[in-house]
Amino acid sequence: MSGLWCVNVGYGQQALVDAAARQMQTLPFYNAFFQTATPPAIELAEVLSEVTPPQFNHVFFSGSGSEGNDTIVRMVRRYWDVLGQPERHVLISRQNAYHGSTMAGASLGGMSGMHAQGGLPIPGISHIEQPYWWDHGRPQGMTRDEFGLVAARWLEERILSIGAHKVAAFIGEPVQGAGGVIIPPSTYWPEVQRICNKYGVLLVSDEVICGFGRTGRWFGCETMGFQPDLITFAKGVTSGYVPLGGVMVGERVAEVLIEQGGEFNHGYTYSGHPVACAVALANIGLIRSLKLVEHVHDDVGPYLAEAFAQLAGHPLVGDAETCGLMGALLLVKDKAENPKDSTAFDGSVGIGMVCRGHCFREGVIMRAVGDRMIIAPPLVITRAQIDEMVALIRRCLDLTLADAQREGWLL
Ligand code: PXG
Repeated sequence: MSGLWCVNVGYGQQALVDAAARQMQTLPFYNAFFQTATPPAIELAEVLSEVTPPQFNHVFFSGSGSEGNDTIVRMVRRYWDVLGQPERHVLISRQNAYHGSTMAGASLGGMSGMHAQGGLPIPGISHIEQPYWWDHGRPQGMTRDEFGLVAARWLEERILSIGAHKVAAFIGEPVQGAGGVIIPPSTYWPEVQRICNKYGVLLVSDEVICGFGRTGRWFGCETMGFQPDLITFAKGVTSGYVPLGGVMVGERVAEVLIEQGGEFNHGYTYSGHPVACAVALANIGLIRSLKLVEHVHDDVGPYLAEAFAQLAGHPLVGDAETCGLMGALLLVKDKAENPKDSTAFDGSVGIGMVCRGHCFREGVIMRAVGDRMIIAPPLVITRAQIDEMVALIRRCLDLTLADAQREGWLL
């Protein structure tokens, strides 16, 4: 799992350790308020504008992805206020999305267990269904691509029911991570883009997991074919060696905020922390020098896809999907008798946790999200290591199948 979807350059990278030590000796802290900044923050802003899509030339630093998404909420509302449309404050997001744990982050997220604690969501957040073919498209007999268009149009329906003049932005993860590696059909995001353009709604890509090479391009929006106005990032920016997050602000928003908005009264003590920025610079330097994005795109990403396609033949696996170095196996029952219409396990079985138990005991860290078994290995993984990982996964699937047969869960 790369720690928690973040140790993308792997452990033991001395360049990152050295960068942190050097910066702590030089200038361990200075703030980013009152028109001040530090050299690592300035340099990192420049590098981020190079590696992100061309519309991004500004960055707002935070300490985490959650703070990044709180920044997004205030920033998009501020954008519409400055443009004289203060009623335009609703953000649309999706069920089963994960956008963090702060008040705004957890509200944008679509995790019902989080909403149930602490009086969430905050006002002005509206959730639509996630683009999960297995739950919504397959039961209706749709192809994945047909379903992608249907799922995107849920956004249009919601914009129309709220009133476009009240909708500030739509936010989504290019591929949902914590929700179980939900990879939308290729038709989904371009249609979402068309709908946002049609109604003038800002488009936000939460790249906290997908950013910095995870999907085989620098950012997930490039893999999925859309051009967001704002990007949230964290995790992979420093490979998790120290905390850092932020928001890439596209030209459309930056122009309004900077030229017409005056001061944006927002920021954190640790915004642009010099040590974190120095580590990020070393990390991005390593991603570039080791050509890790190309490594995922051309080599280990396709290799993992092939290996997962083989696992799809396993009697417990109803669906095997990857995107770059994110992968998911959906565990199903009665596939052998019913290959096209296999069904989910009874929820009380907790088949995912049974499989996860075997994985942890056998020495492979594979997560369970419901009945989806997920991985997100470091971008430095080699083909030989993928072989080793997949052999262990297959072994754990066999052990899980044996449990299921013994306990009668397949009936
Ligand atoms: N957006 C996305 C897409 C995330 O995955 C956040 C925002 C929040 O980032 P911070 O840095 O505030 O945690 C995340 C974080 C899980 C899990 O169970 C995933 C995250 C956090 C905790 C657990 O996979 N992702």
